[in-house]
Amino acid sequence: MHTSSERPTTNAHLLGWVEEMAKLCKPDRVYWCDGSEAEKKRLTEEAVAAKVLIPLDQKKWPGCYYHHSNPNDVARVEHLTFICTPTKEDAGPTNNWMEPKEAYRKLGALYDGAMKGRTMYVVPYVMGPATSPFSKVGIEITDSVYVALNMGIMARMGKVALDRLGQSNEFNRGLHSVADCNPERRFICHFPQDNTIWSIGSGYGGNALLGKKCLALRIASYLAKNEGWLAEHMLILEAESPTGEKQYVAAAFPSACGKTNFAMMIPPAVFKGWKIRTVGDDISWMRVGEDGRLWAVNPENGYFGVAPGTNRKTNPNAMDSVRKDTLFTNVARTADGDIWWEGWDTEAPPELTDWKGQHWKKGSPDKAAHPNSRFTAPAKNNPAISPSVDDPKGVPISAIIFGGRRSTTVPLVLEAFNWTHGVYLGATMGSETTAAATGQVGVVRRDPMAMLPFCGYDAGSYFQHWLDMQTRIPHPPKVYMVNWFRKSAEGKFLWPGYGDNMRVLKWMLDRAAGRVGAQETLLGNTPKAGDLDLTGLDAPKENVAAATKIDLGEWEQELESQAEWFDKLGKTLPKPIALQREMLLERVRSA
Ligand code: SAT
Ligand code: MN
Repeated sequence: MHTSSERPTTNAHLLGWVEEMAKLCKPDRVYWCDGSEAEKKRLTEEAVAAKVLIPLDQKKWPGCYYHHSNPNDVARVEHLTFICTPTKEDAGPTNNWMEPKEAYRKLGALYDGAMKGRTMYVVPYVMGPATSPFSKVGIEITDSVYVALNMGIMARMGKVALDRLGQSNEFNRGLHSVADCNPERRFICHFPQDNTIWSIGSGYGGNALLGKKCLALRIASYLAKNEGWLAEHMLILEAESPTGEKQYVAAAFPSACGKTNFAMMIPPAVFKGWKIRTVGDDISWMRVGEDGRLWAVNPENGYFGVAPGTNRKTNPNAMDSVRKDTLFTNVARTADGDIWWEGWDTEAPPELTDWKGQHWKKGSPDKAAHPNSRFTAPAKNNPAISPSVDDPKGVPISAIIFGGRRSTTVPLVLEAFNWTHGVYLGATMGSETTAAATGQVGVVRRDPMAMLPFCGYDAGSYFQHWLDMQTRIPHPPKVYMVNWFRKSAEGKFLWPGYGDNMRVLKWMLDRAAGRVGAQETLLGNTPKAGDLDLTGLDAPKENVAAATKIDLGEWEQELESQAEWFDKLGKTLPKPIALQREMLLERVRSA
């Protein structure tokens, strides 16, 4: 173990900051993570001894451990997440705002002595491939060994980051303490101007693994605006055709709407010879390349995926990814070190220990696994990982896809007429809420580009930045809106989803390559009759018709309801976006 006298860096900026934070939090020990296998083994043993982790059956689940979170701490807390910019206007109407000095003072008082009796782990990490010019270095200070171990899976962690940092002062300063895990003293604060994150009172993923949503989205989106690139809540997928041509798409869906499943999809039998591989399942950093196309890297190195509903049928690649060296949080477990969740391949065993650690009997009305229970799995476990994941220049994006969870109105697929219309589609995206965030589940809310909880600055300015990107990208990707979640009047899903989404993806890939035409509708381009390959689809033709239908009555309502959203955005909403809505509404009304 490195003690404070045995520090693995001479970087004075870093040493000074760590010392200052230690003085504030007053831990018993300071430990610098090096990211080695030996260290991982040691920290895991410590976590097991402290009952933070419970070993699973190591024959069946080698290197896998179980973690129960505090039952009050199971999801992101948007109402306790703040953007701390000099003015409230900089944070915009969709973010909570705190004045930076006030935030440092308020949280500083909570951090004071918060690590007494504990170890302070210093976790250096790189988001993005180690040698990529896209990548960013962060240092997370945390008092949670669970967080340190998760960061070791989700990011390139340890020595690699200190080597990359050298003597530079350019790193994200992340301070995290679970403290007393009290929701009344829980705050997730971002200081974009200082490249700093202060998070206290939660040990849960998005609140505590600071490289992920806090740095790679909230802080990075702010940096991206200033530096002319895009930091987005998007998976990155590689599609290789039977002739060996590779195309890449980036797709934004809100949390718990199937990004991981889409990124790991297995195409149906009729798409013989097609290979779908994963570059990333959650976050995409995109810059304009020398060839004028948009190039993307995945800043992460692992998957923090939703467990319930994942099984060998819905996502075999995810099931293979979690087979070893994976941490499971808040799923259900058996007495003999096995696990289970709702939507597992087989029925629940007669008895389980539920996510709260309580005895659970089959047939109980309560869920055995929390709906937002998660796995943290190394990306390299994924049998369908793209060989380009570590490519420092990233992959060229041919299509950007926006998708929400909508029971009505939004058709299976719609292609934007042009970039501005595409930005408008992203900006007005709606989705029914899920268990990934604390709050009511199943209500439609606007979630622009799936970034509502993750954009680190004013939403109107963010849309302007998207519009401005057009002039920077000589060869922009095509833009799509999709909806896998439309329901019948009886409340049944109309489209089977999962692997069958390949049918829609194939059309988008063909469009992006100019291989197929489209039908123009009032709202965007759609597949012509027969252009979606439905061979072997296990769904009635009427359902497909209903899933792809554009109902102008529903759209009139939808477009009208967008006015409320635009009012909320206020005066920074770009004119071209407001005009898109007005034009569409006029067209729909006069049709
Ligand atoms: O908890 S996370 O924010 O990391 C996952 C998600 O909600 O997308
Ligand atoms: Mn996400």
